[in-house]
Amino acid sequence: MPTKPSLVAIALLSATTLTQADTAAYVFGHGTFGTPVDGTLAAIGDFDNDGRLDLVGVDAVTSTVHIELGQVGGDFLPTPIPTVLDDGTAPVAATPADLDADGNLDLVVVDFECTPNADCGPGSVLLLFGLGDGTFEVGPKLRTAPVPIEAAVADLDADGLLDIAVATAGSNILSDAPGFVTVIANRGNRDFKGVGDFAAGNGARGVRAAQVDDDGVLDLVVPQSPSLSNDAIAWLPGIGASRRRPGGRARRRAY
Ligand SMILES: [Ca+2]
Ligand SMILES: [Ca+2]
Ligand SMILES: [Ca+2]
Ligand SMILES: [Ca+2]
Repeated sequence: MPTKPSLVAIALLSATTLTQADTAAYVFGHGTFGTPVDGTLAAIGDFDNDGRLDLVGVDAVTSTVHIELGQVGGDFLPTPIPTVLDDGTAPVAATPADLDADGNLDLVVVDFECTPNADCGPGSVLLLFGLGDGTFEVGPKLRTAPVPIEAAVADLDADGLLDIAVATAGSNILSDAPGFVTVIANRGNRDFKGVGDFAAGNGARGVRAAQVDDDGVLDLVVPQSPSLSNDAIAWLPGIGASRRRPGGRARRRAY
């Protein structure tokens, strides 16, 4: 006996010109996704330049980044495209941006290799340069302060090249060890160089580049974990990379 269409499917049919075959992908408002893979949804962007958004998944256990390519109608290709990283690389977050300005989206992958309650050494981010078809060329692994959490990409020194800021939680993710933002400058031709680690208060758990004080220079905003900090947020006023002193004390204020 044929299954009775749901009310949602009927509503969609009445509102659009979808055929019965199309509705399978739209019942309850969801598209059809590829074969499930372990990991976490980390980012969204168009990685094959077809005008449709694709999904980025990261799996720290298998050291893999997956791309689910978006298709017509909100569906995704049945099989996600894996990029397998070196053993020991533990991707936990990814930020999309065209770092080398070749027209293909790239990824800054946060590599978090520290267990809770352990005192951790420096962390890293790994650059993946997009080839425009959902695959990547593995680029350099760049040092950060301990326990990287999240990366932001913006032109912090206004030279026309996208730079990287990485929020780090400090040497122990569960302690009140001070966090930092590691700033990495883009020098062009896929050449990146660390500028320094800037104090970002206790419990740093992310970073955004934004214009906070209208001085024309991008600033960094760092949300903080309430359980580890008296402030809700740290503000690192941008003064231009060449004038920043690594380890210099950042101005902070609570919002
Ligand atoms: Ca796409
Ligand atoms: Ca690129
Ligand atoms: Ca720049
Ligand atoms: Ca500013």
